[in-house]
Amino acid sequence: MNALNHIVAQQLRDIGKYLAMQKIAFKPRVYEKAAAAIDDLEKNISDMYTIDGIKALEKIPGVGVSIAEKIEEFLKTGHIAYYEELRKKEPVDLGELSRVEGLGPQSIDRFYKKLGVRNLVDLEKAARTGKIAKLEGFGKKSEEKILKGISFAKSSGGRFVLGFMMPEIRIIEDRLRKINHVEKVTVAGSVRRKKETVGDVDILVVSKKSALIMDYFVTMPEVALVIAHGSTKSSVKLKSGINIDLRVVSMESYGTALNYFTGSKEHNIALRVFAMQKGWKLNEYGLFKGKERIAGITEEELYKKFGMDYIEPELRENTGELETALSHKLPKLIGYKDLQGDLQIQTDWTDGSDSIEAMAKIALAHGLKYIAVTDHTKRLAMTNGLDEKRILQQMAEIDRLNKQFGGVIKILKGSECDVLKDGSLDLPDNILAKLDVVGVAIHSFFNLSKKDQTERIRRAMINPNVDILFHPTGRILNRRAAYDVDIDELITVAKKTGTIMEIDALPERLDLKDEYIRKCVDAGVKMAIDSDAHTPAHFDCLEYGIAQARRGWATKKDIINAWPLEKMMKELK
Ligand code: DGT
Ligand code: CA
Ligand code: CA
Ligand code: ZN
Repeated sequence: MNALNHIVAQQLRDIGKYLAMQKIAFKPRVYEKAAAAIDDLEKNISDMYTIDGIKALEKIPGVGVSIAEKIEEFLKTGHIAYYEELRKKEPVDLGELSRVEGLGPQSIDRFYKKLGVRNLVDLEKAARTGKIAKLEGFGKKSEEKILKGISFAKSSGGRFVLGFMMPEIRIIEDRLRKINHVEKVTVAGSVRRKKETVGDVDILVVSKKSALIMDYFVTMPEVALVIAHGSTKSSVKLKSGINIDLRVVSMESYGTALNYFTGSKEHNIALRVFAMQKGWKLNEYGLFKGKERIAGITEEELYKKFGMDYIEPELRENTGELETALSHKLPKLIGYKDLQGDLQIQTDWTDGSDSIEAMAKIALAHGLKYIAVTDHTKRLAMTNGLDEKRILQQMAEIDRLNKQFGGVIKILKGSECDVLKDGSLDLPDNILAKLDVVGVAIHSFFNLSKKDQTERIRRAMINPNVDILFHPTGRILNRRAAYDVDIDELITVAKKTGTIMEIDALPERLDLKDEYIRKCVDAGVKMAIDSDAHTPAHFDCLEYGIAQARRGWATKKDIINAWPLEKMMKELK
């Protein structure tokens, strides 16, 4: 989850796609796997390389000598020649085109060779003019599907997944904080509101030496391009692709500037209306009564002047937070340190990278008191999903480990049981009944009609052994839209059956989304915030799940894994 790692991972992923275009067997998966492992690393590959050289790279799971050499080349020269060569031969925007659901490397290859399609614009043109339907093996139906995919890819385009950018943002923030004459540094905008995706990064600095800060900012090592270099405002594009706006403000207007640049725009506009109604004027320089500045230094003071409680940034979307703050009824949001357990974890019994024991130790280091091991089930053959026999073996292993840990952390027996097409489950009830935590999830047939998909999931939820609906809508940010499902109906079923809805904390999932979390809160449906960890680094993602829960107005009361183990277990069916 590191920006430099992510760039390298993307290039490796693209190499894999180019090889898949050439119908080369096996190798594409190797590159794909190495890329995923690099994306999941906790450490920066450049740091790893500096300390241990190419040996450190070869130790990354799935990275062999040849890929390690390519990473080394990138770290030394800033590019991978092999990648550049492939790209020159077939200059297509793989990142962009791959975001179109259902468009695999071989179709991309054919569209390029037959129709000259290089990017999303070309693809849309080809589809709209009926050229794709005319290609052999494609028809009207696939053309329509592609158009649907394009429209989704476009609507999500140009935004960055918060959790992928955050490590880089924090490094820059910390570095700015350490330079001389800097009194305060705060990241504002959608990053501060913890939106699941962000368009750019807005940073505020309080300093009396603004020119100095600007000079430093535009020459940071991460900068790819200076877009503007002014005396109080500068903008740069980073190598990772995201833009940063930096503004220097004075201490006396810090609070109102922070409030303004935190947004959202809709929240700002609504707050301004409140000011006007009182005969005041609010802007980024302060809150003014005539010429007199009546607030400006802190946000707390600003909201207080309006007779409001302080509004957490995650709530500032103008969806009722201002009125609720005025009547002092804002919920006490779940805190970033409030989780006691994690109810979805994969291990090396299936597609996770580490053993149950290793994952439990990492969870413990993250301050968790209990975890549920929820490996995939047999239908997901590519993950080596568990059948009846292996899950019984796993349960025995968990008993053994619980004894070994002696209670410092409790490992619960669980499953991420696959929901089959008809809503039945991949493991028999007598096995499910033995488990502490049964999660169910959809991993196939994403294209069912809304009615059928809702019915399928409903059937799984009414099973008395099923405790949690994992990643309830199946979306992957910037890559895959949610499957068509009646979320209100699922929430009703959850309420009736006592099924827990999951907030999957992986940055690309954050499923449930904020709006749906709020519906659950309003309906009194309980939720769990899970890391869905497949590797130790994923425990760090819990933060984004909590952020999402806060954006959905959730309190500790709504999130069962913020509760002690015994109380949590009682809430399960
Ligand atoms: P993003 O970057 O698209 O993820 O979303 P934001 O919210 O970070 O938006 P951005 O970067 O365009 O602007 C940062 C903040 O500045 C925004 O949250 C509110 C404030 N702002 C920007 N433009 C306007 C405006 O036209 N009116 C008002 N009232 N505030 C604005
Ligand atoms: Ca922004
Ligand atoms: Ca901005
Ligand atoms: Zn999974």
